[in-house]
Amino acid sequence: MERDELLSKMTDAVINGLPADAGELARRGLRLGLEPTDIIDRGFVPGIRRAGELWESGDYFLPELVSSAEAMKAAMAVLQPEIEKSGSRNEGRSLARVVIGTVEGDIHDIGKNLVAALLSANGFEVHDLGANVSPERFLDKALEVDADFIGLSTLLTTTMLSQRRFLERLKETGHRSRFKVLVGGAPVTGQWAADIGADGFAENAVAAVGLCRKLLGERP
Ligand code: B12
Repeated sequence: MERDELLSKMTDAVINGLPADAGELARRGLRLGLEPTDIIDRGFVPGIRRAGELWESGDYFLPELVSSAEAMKAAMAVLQPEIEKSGSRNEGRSLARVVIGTVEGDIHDIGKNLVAALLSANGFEVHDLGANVSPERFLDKALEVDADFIGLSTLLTTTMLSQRRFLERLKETGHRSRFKVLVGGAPVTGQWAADIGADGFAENAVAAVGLCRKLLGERP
């Protein structure tokens, strides 16, 4: 099968909510020698975005969106370990420690998992707290592991406010200068990051790695 045909079948497998097909197509992509991040960005992500649009326009109901998410997750289950394996791990030394999670009230974790996997592949020590994470858990974990970065993901406009609240909490507890706080997720913008006083925003996982490297370079 041609590469472009394979990528478009991946998109269709997610739109149509077919986890077994998505997993098999992901494996086929790897066998063809495609980069896992390319497979995700050009094959599967367009599918989940389209499913979101169909849901928004009322053509899909929640069960269909859930099936699409399951197909996306089946593909990620094949590709994520490959991303993590492919990384340069800095010969056992981590570049920096990152605590990451999806904020309280939000269960979306596909994009956050991708950011975590790519950071890990690039030599960062990643502590992934999962989804629906309270501000207390973010802060406790960051203090426990002496994190350099805290990454807050959110996909809902309503839970974007949790990012702001977390930054306020850091200030109140006197920990603001101790961590670099990064924000991300589909509704998040650079402007929002600036407005709430975050240290950075990245629109995708590759950019998130670049951002962390840049912020490390800027350190004294
Ligand atoms: C898949 C999906 C689901 C799945 C989630 C499965 C899972 N385990 O994640 C399911 C079906 C469960 C779901 C549920 C819901 N969903 Co939903 N969902 C989506 C969908 C279609 C795709 C999200 C996704 O995975 N994208 C692919 C990944 C790769 O992209 P990404 O998440 O943006 O992540 C990238 C970047 O943002 C960035 N990034 C992400 N996190 C971070 C963090 C940091 C620190 C950095 C630097 C970067 C970064 O890097 C990532 C990788 O490149 C979106 C539509 C969309 N266009 O986003 C709707 C969407 C987010 N959902 C929506 C809604 C409303 C819901 C529900 C409330 C529906 C309901 N009525 O129950 C519930 C949420 C319940 C809750 N409390 O959380 C709305 C949100 C609307 C809004 N304005 O707030 C959207 C936008 C759909 C729509 N068009 O209306 N959903």
